[in-house]
Amino acid sequence: MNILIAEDTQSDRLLLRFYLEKLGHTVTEVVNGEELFNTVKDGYDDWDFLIVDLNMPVMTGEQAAREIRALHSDSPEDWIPIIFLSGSDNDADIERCIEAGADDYLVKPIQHKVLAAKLMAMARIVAMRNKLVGMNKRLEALSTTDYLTTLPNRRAFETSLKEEVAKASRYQQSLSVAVLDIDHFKNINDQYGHHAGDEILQQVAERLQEGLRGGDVIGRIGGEEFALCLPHTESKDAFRACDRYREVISGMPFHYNGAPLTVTVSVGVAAYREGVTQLDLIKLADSALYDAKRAGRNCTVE
Ligand code: GH3
Ligand code: MG
Ligand code: MG
Ligand code: MG
Ligand code: MG
Repeated sequence: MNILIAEDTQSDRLLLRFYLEKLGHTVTEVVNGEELFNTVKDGYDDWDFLIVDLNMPVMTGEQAAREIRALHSDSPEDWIPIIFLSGSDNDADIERCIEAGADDYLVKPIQHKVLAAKLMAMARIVAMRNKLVGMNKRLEALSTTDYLTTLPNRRAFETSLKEEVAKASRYQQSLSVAVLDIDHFKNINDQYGHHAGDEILQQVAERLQEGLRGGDVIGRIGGEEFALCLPHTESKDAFRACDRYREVISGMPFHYNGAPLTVTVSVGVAAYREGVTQLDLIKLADSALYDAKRAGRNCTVE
């Protein structure tokens, strides 16, 4: 582990380094609270552990711990264990340091076996934390990703769109939204089977993603329905961009089991205007899509 020690007494620093390196850790030293705070602030992710002396010049360990804890929210991934090491065994000092954000407090002289045991206990908690953070990330990805296509799902798309609507409103920027729906998709399932339908959905998603203009966001918002968010794009340009997305799908056949298979999409486009929500925009694009279907499909309507 990468351990940062803050200790103003040179003999204590040397002893600490000696013990920690013997345990296989990498050690960096600073000599007061201010240096400690600045070092942690400038490279927060560099450190697995902080071992901090209470009484140091310029800034005490307690003050430094307080400021370090104030740098980040109390979310688990931002937590760095802080162990205090102090000459004082005063109850009030222990209480204040823990309250300032310390996770443990050892009284000098340094007992190397106790130090090793405390590090082991803390490392177990860190391992548990890492596991939870990893699980949380996987859950987050699962809940925002469409399993079949790996595109953002409806929930994730609406979240992105909501952010873009807020930006468009705040900075008075243009924004457009489109809904793409595969034409007569039911026929593909009926003719070639559900598996073919799945395969085509994946290929359509791939093509759309490859053809994505920088800044545009795409999601799968329904069975054979995709949605596009086009930031900084006003209605006329959106129409052109979306018709190009349509052409990306309709212009070239797909392949299933080696046989060419033509797939077309209909597209409905809607432009942002003050006061509409992300859900309104999707509804507006949906109703334009309905018009595109009525106009004969394989076309773009705004
Ligand atoms: P339209 O041109 O009017 O859009 O006709 P359509 O057949 O595409 O529309 P409809 O809503 O009648 O049928 C959509 C079909 O998409 C029905 C449904 O079984 C199929 N579908 C939805 N999700 C999936 C999926 O994940 N995999 C497969 N294989 N089929 C799906
Ligand atoms: Mg000291
Ligand atoms: Mg000191
Ligand atoms: Mg359809
Ligand atoms: Mg549909």
